[in-house]
Amino acid sequence: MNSIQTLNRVADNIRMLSVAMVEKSKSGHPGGAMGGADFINVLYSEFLEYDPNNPLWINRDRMFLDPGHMSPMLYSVLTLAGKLSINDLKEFRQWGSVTSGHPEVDFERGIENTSGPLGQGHTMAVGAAIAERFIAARFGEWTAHKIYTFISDGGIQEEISQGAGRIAGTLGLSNLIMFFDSNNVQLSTKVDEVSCEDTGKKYEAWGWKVIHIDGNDAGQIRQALKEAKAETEKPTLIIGKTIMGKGAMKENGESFENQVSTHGQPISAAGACAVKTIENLGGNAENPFAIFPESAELYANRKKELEAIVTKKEAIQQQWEKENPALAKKLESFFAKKPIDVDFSAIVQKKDQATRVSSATVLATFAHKVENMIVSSADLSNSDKTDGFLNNSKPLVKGDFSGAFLQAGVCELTMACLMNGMALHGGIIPVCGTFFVFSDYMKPAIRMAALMQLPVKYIFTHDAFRVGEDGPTHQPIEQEAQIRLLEQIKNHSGVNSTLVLRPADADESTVAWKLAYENTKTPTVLIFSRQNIKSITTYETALQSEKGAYIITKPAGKPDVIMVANGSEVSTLVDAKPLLEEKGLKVQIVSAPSEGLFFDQSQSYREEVIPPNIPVFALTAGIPSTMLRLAGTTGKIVGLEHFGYSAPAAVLDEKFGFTAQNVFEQVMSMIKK
Ligand SMILES: Cc1ncc(C[n+]2csc(CCOP(=O)(O)OP(=O)(O)O)c2C)c(N)n1
Repeated sequence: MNSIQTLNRVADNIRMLSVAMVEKSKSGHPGGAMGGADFINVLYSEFLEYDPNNPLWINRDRMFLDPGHMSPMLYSVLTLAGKLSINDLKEFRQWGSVTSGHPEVDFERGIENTSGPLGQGHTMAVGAAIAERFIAARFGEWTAHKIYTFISDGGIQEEISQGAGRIAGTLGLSNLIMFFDSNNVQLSTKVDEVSCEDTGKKYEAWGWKVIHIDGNDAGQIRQALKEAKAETEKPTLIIGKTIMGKGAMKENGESFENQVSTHGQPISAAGACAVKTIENLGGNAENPFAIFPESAELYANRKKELEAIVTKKEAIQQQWEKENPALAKKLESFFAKKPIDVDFSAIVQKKDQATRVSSATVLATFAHKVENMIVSSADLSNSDKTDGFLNNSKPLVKGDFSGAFLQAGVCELTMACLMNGMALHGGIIPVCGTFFVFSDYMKPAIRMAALMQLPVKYIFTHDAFRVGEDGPTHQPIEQEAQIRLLEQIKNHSGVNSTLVLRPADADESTVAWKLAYENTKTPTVLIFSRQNIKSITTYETALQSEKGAYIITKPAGKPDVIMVANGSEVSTLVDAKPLLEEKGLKVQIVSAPSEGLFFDQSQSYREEVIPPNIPVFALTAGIPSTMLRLAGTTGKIVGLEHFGYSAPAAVLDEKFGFTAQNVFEQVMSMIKK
């Protein structure tokens, strides 16, 4: 067993490296990293099980960081573990480095999640813990592993922790072990100035096992981790009281620990002395990026232990594969880059129905065919029609993860974040649904999915003011424009960070789902209607959706007007067409389910669909700017410039002008000008 003296010495090394990184880059957060170093060192040198030679080993334990600002702590321990170099530490926060200010997911280097927005990291861990149990339920306990997560005061205070804590407790996720770095310091205040809660009691009330320790005591940390690993019923919270800026010292040799000012700036800028601090930590200020011999030895020994652990586990796996060849193949398919084939052309849609119902038809197929899909709803499954999946599966419950539906309760942000954790864990295709207007609650997690390039699928129904009687609180107006901004942002791979699809009818919905399912590189947002929509496409014609926008009706000869829309508004344009034709106008109608995909097409294709120098009329149930990129600044866009009103949907259609007659009048007045 490693001596406490060695563990303390190595933790000091992590503190020293953290100080050095922030001093060199002249920016960053050293204080928290210094306090959390003891836990992270015990975890990585004695508990976390991973394959030092295969970062993608599916049965590895995962460590999800919540406070991304504590990145120096993570980068330092990963350097000791051989995943990063001293040079990487020296490049902290610099252009092109792998050590960005807040960590970005990088499995090869042992970074399991992107962190920065407080609260999301540990919620992703809960998602990963669900994924782990889902897989163990199907393939056996030999796949079992632990999900560790590190949270700080900020994450505890974020509202999302309520959802994460409730769900982890309710599901009895005993594979989840969370360390709370409780240092009573946050960015601008001490914690007790803003909170008087008893955090331990709160988690106990949610069904967690709670252990209180001195978080800077390696022996207590080791003991708590042992107890947590042995727990079989509940997730464990280890509340470790730690000291912000542990080891920090002033020029005159006085302690500079426990200062709010060391939270977010170099310790020298905060008033401590970097040289004295490094000496106090047992280092040499001439070489603050040194790895102590004790650290090198500790982690070299751990590497050997890990290799032995992995060899043993792989032997078990090989035996299992021999005895269960069919299951082994299935497990491989769960983690494959490409999902199993689904024949979308065989899905029969009833015509003229609400696209949320068409979505449910596709989900029913998934429930039967795609065994690694988890679908979730924030308590709206019968409205957002994720029940198409649920009715052919069953909910995940404590002790029984043989189902595939997660009843998340009312917690949209938590739910979206859980999906990110499942995707990061791997082996799962995560899907979640709610009303479109509540995508607002989910945006921070969708943004993280986009940044991390996670193929989460979102089902957003009740896509327009046509929710009618529910009124403005439930009427999405600016949500489509907002979510489509993510189509315009390129991710680190240089492609649209998100795919957004709002299909026009039943068959276009099948095709939208096909595109979503086959999109393994980015998140996909699917926007469906509450109300019935007249069918205007077939599966074959709708396949053109893969180009983002396509011609629904093409006149003979040069069109007089191009009419473009997506979702239910396309059929309103189709209804207006005969009225315009009566006046001798040649009309081209375009369905544009994905603006992002459309702008990826060649200019010649785009100009075939929306030719230049022909008047463009666009209709949207959202704010007019939803259509701005398609209609251009010279086009005419009819949309909504207010939050909506309560009334039956048909009345709102009349009042707001979403009728064939109004489209006809608007186009005529545009042409006359
Ligand atoms: C959602 C979110 N809000 C605000 C911030 C800005 N922020 C970064 S760290 C921090 C204080 C967190 O304090 P704590 O979690 O206790 O970390 P420590 O002071 O121990 O390093 C804040 C408000 C953030 N990163 N994420």
